[in-house]
Amino acid sequence: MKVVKAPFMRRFIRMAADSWEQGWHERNGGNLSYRIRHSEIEPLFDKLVLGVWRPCCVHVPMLAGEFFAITAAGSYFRNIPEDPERCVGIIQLDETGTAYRQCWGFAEGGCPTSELPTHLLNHQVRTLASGGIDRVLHHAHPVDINALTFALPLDSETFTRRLWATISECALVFPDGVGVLAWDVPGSVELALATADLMERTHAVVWAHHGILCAGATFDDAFGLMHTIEKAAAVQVRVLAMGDPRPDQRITDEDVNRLAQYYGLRLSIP
Ligand code: 2HA
Ligand code: ZN
Repeated sequence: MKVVKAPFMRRFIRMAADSWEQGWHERNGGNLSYRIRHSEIEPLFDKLVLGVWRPCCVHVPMLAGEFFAITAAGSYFRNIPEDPERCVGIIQLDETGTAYRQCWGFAEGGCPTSELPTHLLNHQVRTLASGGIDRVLHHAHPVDINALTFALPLDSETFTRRLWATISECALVFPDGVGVLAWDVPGSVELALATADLMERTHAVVWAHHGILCAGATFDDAFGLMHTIEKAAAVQVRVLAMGDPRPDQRITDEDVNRLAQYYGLRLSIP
């Protein structure tokens, strides 16, 4: 089987196409990674070409030996469906979780996204927090969640409560809330560490004036989470643009608690 025909690669490529269609990935904005199951990579072993070990810049011992599909540095989501071998690649971590090697893709001298430290640290955190269930990490630049970081105080409680209060679905889709971080240098280890700290308690972290990172068990989960957050953010942006004429006319904290009780949700704010 060709690597691009493997079911996980087809889902990876479809998610990239859908995210591009949403307008979340101008130019080379955003990145996507997937922690590959052993049963998924094993049939592809004869297609892998193992490169030299390079430092990860972070220490992720819980991910030792794991394989990841990940977008290439500088690649455009727009081009992933027609050129996956250049825009995406597969890497493997060494047995200490400090180095990686390229195994497939990254054609024409490419390498993994500049956000590799963020992806690895947050995969480690989500793998531990979810008992191994979470496998997808997606970073994108949706317009309205970014716009809200100019309008609301930059704290997780304000964002979480405001989004839960916007659309009934929100508390069901992200009962563990949304983390929020002030602006920091994209791709820096500092931003990766601060994000990982929040990701222990949530599946979504907003980076002010930049974008959002979402985690999920499946491509559908990660895509659906970002889609839901961005839709609620878009509603809020319109409400604020109308001057928020009826600030008391919304889903209240009490309503959200009733919803949680009805559906047996455990709500938390990261
Ligand atoms: O990959 O979005 O945050 C480009 C970025 C960096
Ligand atoms: Zn970004």
